[in-house]
Amino acid sequence: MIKDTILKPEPDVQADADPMDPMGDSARAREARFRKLSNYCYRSPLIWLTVHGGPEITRIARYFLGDDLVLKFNSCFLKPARTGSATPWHQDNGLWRDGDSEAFNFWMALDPATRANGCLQMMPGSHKGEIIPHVLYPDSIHAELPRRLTDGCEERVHHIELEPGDIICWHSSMWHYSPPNPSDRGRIAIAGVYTTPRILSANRKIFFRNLLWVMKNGELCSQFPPEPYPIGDGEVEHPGQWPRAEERQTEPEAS
Ligand SMILES: O=C(O)CCC(=O)C(=O)O
Repeated sequence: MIKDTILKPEPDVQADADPMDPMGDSARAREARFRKLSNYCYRSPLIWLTVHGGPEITRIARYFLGDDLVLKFNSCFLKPARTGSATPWHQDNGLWRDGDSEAFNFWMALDPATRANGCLQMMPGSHKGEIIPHVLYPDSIHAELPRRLTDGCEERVHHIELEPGDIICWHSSMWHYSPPNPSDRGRIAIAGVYTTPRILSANRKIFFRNLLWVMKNGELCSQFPPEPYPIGDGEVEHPGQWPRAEERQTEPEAS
């Protein structure tokens, strides 16, 4: 279904183009350039009812967050064969900039995710630290952790190899990354982040427009389309420009 969407001549999805865009407009070129489809669960009852609003994942989220769940973020991540580029090291809450370190994050493989096709990598223990201000480099795909903190960390990371249907859940301060995909097997995953009305009101800063009710008082909200979680017009702020990385961080180490 996801492939069907992106292969259309004019896919009407909110998508991030891959910087390794091979250009051109053939079906293959379109398949090769998508890396992320934001808010896809709105478009698909199947995905809403079986993934973000489904019983299995919400049962785990409920264990951590309680009986009222709001979906804060949802996306499909695509790492196409040969052209899929790296996702830089980041903390999800480093990108959100709303101070939230209680949210529950998950990522479910739809294709096998392997070292060969750029599975996620996690930095053990990194979730116990602070939220680190993220920065933009001239070649950043999006804001990222300062590279001086992650350069040379290959020995320490965990590679999250998953079979289709497996999920990984993580703390939103966890440092994670995925490398490019030079292999001939693409990988697609579905991801989401749950929060609660309590966390949202405690954080006061709301930078997300598409909040959706998932569970109220222990009952799944199973209608489709999903019910928006109401936020007032004036409540959504824009967090502002990303700081540029210090020039010296982009320069190679002096030998
Ligand atoms: O799928 C990927 O490679 C990146 C996913 C990710 O960074 C996330 O879900 O926060």
